[in-house]
Amino acid sequence: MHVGKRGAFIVFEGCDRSGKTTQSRHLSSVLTSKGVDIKQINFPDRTTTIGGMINAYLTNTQDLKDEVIHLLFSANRWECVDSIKKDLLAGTTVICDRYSYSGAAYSAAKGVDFDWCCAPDRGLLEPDAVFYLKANLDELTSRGSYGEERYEKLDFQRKVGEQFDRLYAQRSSYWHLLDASKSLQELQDQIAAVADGVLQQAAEQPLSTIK
Ligand code: Z5A
Repeated sequence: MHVGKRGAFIVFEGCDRSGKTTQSRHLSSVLTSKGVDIKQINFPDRTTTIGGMINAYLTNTQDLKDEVIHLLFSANRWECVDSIKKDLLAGTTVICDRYSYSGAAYSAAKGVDFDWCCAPDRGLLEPDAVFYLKANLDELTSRGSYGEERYEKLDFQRKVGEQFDRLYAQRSSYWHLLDASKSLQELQDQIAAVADGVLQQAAEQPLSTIK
């Protein structure tokens, strides 16, 4: 039962096929089985009007200027901010598959100015923890259905990985670097070991925003 403590905001980030969806869903089910109230979300949220435009772009049915798609990805997060905040304050822990850092990493990897890329997300909720799944890209490209969407090209993913490393270097206090080439079980154990502490700490802290 909710007794006034807020939920934790936990984000999974990394290159394509690094295992974000698998691990975020697994953590959700582990915490649910322990009685934690959980909401699982992901970005892009392709169900909204803006999300529909993003989906058309990602599936190569619509071309957009790099800055335009970047702002749409950010707007897609802004349209969910109130509902995320409401859930957290009601004591629900929100587990999110990709967030702002994907926004900055993918657009900066195209050559868009890094600071410009970060600016539209300032003021969004800052996660309590980010699990950054990082692995050798040659290994990730051999995982299921790789290459179907716009960004799934090895050279581009390498640049995206460099941008994620840059973000990690700036935010290592709440980012947890994980070797995505480890087995599912090893990763699940590592994440679960960190998650309990994150929930306890978040319950004592006010929400903060991305600066
Ligand atoms: N994008 C952007 O540009 N700007 C933004 O602001 C945002 C996103 C939010 C779509 O995202 C695109 O949008 C994405 C970034 C860009 N780029 N592309 N393309 P998406 O989240 O919808 O992408 P996705 O295609 O759904 O997810 P993903 O990143 O490709 O996959 P994943 O979630 O990291 O991996 P997974 O689905 O958990 O696992 C992939 C496969 O690997 C699957 O067969 C698993 O069983 C297997 N797997 C997972 N972990 C392991 C381990 N440890 N060992 C072996 N095999 C494993």
